[in-house]
Amino acid sequence: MPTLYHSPHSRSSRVISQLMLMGKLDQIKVVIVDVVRGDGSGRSDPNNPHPEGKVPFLVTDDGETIRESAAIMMYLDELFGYPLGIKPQSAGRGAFLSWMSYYCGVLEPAMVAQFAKLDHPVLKSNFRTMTEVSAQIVSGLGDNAYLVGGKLTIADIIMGSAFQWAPDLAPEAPAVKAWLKRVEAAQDCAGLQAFETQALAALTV
Ligand SMILES: N[C@@H](CCC(=O)N[C@@H](CS)C(=O)NCC(=O)O)C(=O)O
Repeated sequence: MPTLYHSPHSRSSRVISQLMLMGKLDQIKVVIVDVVRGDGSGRSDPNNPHPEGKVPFLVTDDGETIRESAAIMMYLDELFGYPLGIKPQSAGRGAFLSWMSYYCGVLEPAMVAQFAKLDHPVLKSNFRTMTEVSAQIVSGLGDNAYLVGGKLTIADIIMGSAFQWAPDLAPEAPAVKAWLKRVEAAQDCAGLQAFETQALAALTV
């Protein structure tokens, strides 16, 4: 059974949400670990094998390790037959891969730069800013319900998770707001909350 290292209310929460949506949470061993939080609380957990003490982190049945949310989410989707992804050779695969990479290659750096109030031409020339990110989401969505046409994928979950975490940075466009509502409604938020409450309790004993 693959092992997922998870810390409640963190970037690994979206992996838990994905597993819940796929109905596969019981097929993954979830190890709850602590992490150093943005406010300095928490600690680097010796039980977490991630080379930098971060979450999420996945150890496969073959003992391979996978870091980075996008890679872990795509691996799990593939493992369970692509229920929330787009299979290779299928229509939309290019957009799917693009959004998964755009999340970690552009959205996260742009969002972190905005949080840190960093305004530097090198950051802009490499990653652009949240203004351009918003415009890309608007044009990528077009009239579609989800980022890759009519199907909810993990691209929606990972991209949407950024704005669940930082709603103030969510694009103002009505189409994007409606998309975020759809993505949130599609997930089992109550189930995730219950899971996180238990995970937090496990961490504090
Ligand atoms: N790009 C990575 C970021 C992982 C990450 O920074 N996770 C945070 C939790 S939200 C963490 O583990 N922080 C602990 C630390 O920085 O030591 C991903 O998406 O997986």
